[in-house]
Amino acid sequence: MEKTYDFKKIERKWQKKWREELTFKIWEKSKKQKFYLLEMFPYPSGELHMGHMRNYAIGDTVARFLRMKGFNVLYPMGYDALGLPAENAAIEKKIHPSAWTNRCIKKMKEQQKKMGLSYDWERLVITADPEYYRWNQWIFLKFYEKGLAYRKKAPINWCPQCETVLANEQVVNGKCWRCEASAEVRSLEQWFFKLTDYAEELLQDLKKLKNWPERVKIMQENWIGRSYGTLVSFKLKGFDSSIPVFTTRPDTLYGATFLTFAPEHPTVLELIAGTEYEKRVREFINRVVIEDRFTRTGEDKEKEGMFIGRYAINPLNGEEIPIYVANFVLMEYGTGVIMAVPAHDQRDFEFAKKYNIPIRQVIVPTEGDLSKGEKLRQAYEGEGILVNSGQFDGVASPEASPKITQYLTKKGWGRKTVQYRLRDWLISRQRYWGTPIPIIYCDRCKIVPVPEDDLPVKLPTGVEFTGRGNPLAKSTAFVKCKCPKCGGPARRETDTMDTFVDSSWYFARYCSPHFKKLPFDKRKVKQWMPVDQYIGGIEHAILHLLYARFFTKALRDIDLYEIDEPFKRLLCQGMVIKDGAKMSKSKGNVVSVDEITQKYGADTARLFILFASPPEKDLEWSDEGVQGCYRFLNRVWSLVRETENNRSETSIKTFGQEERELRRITHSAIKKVTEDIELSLIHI
Ligand code: ANZ
Ligand code: ZN
Repeated sequence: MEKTYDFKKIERKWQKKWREELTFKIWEKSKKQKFYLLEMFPYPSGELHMGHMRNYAIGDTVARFLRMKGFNVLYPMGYDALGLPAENAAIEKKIHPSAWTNRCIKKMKEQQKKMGLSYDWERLVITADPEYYRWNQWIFLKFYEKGLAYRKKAPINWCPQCETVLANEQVVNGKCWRCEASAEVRSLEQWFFKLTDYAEELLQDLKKLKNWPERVKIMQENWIGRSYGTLVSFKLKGFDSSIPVFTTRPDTLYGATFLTFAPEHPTVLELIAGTEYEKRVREFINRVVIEDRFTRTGEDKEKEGMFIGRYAINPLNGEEIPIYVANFVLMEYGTGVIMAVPAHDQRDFEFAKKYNIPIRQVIVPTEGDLSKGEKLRQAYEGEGILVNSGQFDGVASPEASPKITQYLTKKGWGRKTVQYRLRDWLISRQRYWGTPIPIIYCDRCKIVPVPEDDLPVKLPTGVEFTGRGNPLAKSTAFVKCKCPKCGGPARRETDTMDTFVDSSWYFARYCSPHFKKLPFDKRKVKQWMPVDQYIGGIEHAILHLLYARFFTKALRDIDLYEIDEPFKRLLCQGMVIKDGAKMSKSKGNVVSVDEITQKYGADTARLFILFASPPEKDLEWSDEGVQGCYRFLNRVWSLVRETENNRSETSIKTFGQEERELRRITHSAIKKVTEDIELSLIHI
């Protein structure tokens, strides 16, 4: 044995041995029990950062542990290679996104190999490979056939900096999740996936995910946002039509003193057409709609609105109530119209005060000043007894809701309903470096799907990256095509797919990464899926993890899967912190992975990561901690070396007292480590 702990030599030796002996290749015929272990694949941004390193150090430990426990472990790696940063690099550095991406992948793969991670590299999946994204296109066509992919004009979130549409999930506090520019609202023809078809199942199946962190499930539940309520139909005075409103408080119906439309509601324009209100209301609408909708509906945002000169009729008491437009009513929730009850809803209360609209109390609490007839100083949102409510006077408010709903239903004026906050998934991106949406537009045949045999629709090469608009739209070679139906001249769709499409099923591709007939081999998927343990950052609690669940259900419904949920267990590792802040380039507190592995070796780095903090907690980086781990490994090395010559080859029967003691300590250490890993990492 060497005198000193020469980690370079040691790590090189073992990495070579693993490579040559295909130590980590997966033998599918194995009779051992399967275990599918997966880390969220990285975006090839240039270099591994400590967050990656932590993710993989945890994963690799579990992989090696499970192999020792006798499992057949599928532990693959890949790259989420399409997306905006590569295109931005292309603009800045004048290099094609594909060249830039390949360069990044090469570098990161090298770093991962130096870390000694035990992936089966033969299963590598790269989403920018046309042999991968062709299956995004194939899936899109299946979704289109089933009505799960559709096109419509929609107000969308637009990032003026990235010049692209953002999904709701990609707008954080009114800002682009990537560049933090303020998002704007625009109206464009867009492609959507019908996420909402699965809202209820996505919600219900959260209960099956026993080994997911509670907070992730709560975030998804809130995002889906189910609420039970009633649709109430109000007649429009002077028109033949009526308008439905969504309310969770039908018990307050007698207290509705006005109706409020979202400014972008199309009916508003019909109602004001040709009236003296038209000009003023139009001006108001234009002003509010341009204002981004995130500040518009913020709690502290001034409630603003305008009477539109029309009246609606309350079905219960025949009362005529004025109609307003207001900034706090959202077009995309419920029906985009609300019955406003100022006495019992604080927003409506503030609005009514401001515009001098009557406030009529219809619920009184059973205790306190209000019960003695005190005047309302703010909305009373609690429970109580109904007053001013005709035949429902005296009924307790919780019972009044179903009663009034029943009555409305009987009369044909309303019905019970359920609403979800979840919206359909807007997948169109006006960008180059994504999967082209396989659709052709023909003047005669309208929307024509690209025939399956013509897949993949590949990204064209000779395009220019100027940073303005969509490069694909400027490539005539790409846009101009023949209509597959009538053979006439036609145009190709130039939108590409959100890259979250790519990551919604990549885990299934690892089961048969070279399969040519379908996105994946059903038999292999049956063998390996679901992922038994998924490891990744909490920042994906909604976006990626919800989309992947949706895809699994939708692909199940086109008979590709037999499972309902893709990830059995989920571990969300904490962040890596330095000097009190998340390690990030912008904060300038980054510790380079290369530097650490060169100075101390991969084993020291991995040991530090595992030792410094439990996996779900944040990890505070400490140079002394790293040095401490390094000294520890040195001590282990010396200890083994010093006792090297004392080791006897005899059997346990001839062990002396000291050897017995050593053997005992070794085994209790193995037991302890086993239990710790099982408890803190995999919960098996
Ligand atoms: C009348 C009412 C009276 C309401 C009352 C509340 C209290 P959740 O629980 O989040 O589903 N609402 C409905 N559609 C809306 C929209 N597009 N934009 C803004 N607000 C909208 O909220 C449901 C309640 O939010 C509904 O019940 C409606 O106001 C409002 F004392 O109707 B309520
Ligand atoms: Zn045609």
